[in-house]
Amino acid sequence: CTKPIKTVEMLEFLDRLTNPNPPEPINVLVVDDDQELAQFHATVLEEAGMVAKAVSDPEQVLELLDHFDADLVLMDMYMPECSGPELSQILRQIPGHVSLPIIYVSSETNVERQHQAMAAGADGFLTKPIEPAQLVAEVNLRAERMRILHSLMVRDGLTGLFNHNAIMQFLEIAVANARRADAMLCFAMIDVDHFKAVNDTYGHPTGDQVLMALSRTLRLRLREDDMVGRYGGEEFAVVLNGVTLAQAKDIIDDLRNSFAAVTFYADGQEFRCTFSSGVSDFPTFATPDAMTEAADRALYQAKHSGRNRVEI
Ligand code: GH3
Ligand code: MG
Ligand code: MG
Ligand code: MG
Repeated sequence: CTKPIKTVEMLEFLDRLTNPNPPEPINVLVVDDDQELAQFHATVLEEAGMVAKAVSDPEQVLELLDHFDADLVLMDMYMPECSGPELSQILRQIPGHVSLPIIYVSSETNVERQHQAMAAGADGFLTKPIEPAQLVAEVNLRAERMRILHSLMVRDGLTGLFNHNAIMQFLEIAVANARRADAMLCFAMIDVDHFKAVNDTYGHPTGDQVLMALSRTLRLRLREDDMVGRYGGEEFAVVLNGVTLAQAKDIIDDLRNSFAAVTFYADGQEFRCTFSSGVSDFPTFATPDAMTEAADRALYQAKHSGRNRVEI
């Protein structure tokens, strides 16, 4: 087996999560040196509504996973080119595949050898021959559970937006892509104005309502390839692909006006909220850290110039 050299992009994965409906079919990679069996298992899964690819040469697995966004791998244990455990170990060294579920499908019945193989980084063991219905049920169960885990890992619990880590990871990918494609990119930090006063006046649950309303405004009014996350507390971050700094400022200003127009009701009173924002651009700021710092500085300036405004 060859050592992995490619780092895996999370871009497609994150993109897929921005649009969780309708649910995408489960993608399964079936690896078995017995080509007929691999194809049979793939066909069984496809008939159950999944997308399955059969591979009989383990050497092809890494390359295939670059194009095929697998939710799960079904892997033979004994293959002449490279054993299942060897292949699992290699996959586990690649950042994007660290948590990819690997299930052995093998005729090995010795429990000790099964456990040894699992220790190489697999998540389950199914013994051959396996009933088609059982194969479908096992794959469904594990893939669904993994999707839920992934979503918990990248989503913010209150707003459903990307969490801090996910949006920062996305910024990193976006900067790398913009550099490669010589493209424009902007980053905006958004912070609710006098939010502490909202909590103090109307209570924490009402504060939460404001944060959810802001996240709805951001989600509804941004384009599909703009990524928005909750940076922390009452701060949000937006990655805007392919726009100039002036365009980004206009977009965030539009959002600012929309949000400022929302009326909230609490304790028989009406109130409104505003936010301030700072925007930075690539390539003026050429790294994710530099972009974040510049947006943060601009946000500070927006606060000190009176709030409810966007600075660049
Ligand atoms: P500024 O205009 O300068 O940004 O003032 P501010 O009051 O918005 O800023 P400050 O940092 O003083 O207060 C932020 C408040 O946000 C304090 C914190 O309790 C509150 N907060 C953070 N996370 C949450 C949350 O999830 N829900 C609610 N309701 N409040 C939160
Ligand atoms: Mg075999
Ligand atoms: Mg703040
Ligand atoms: Mg604030």
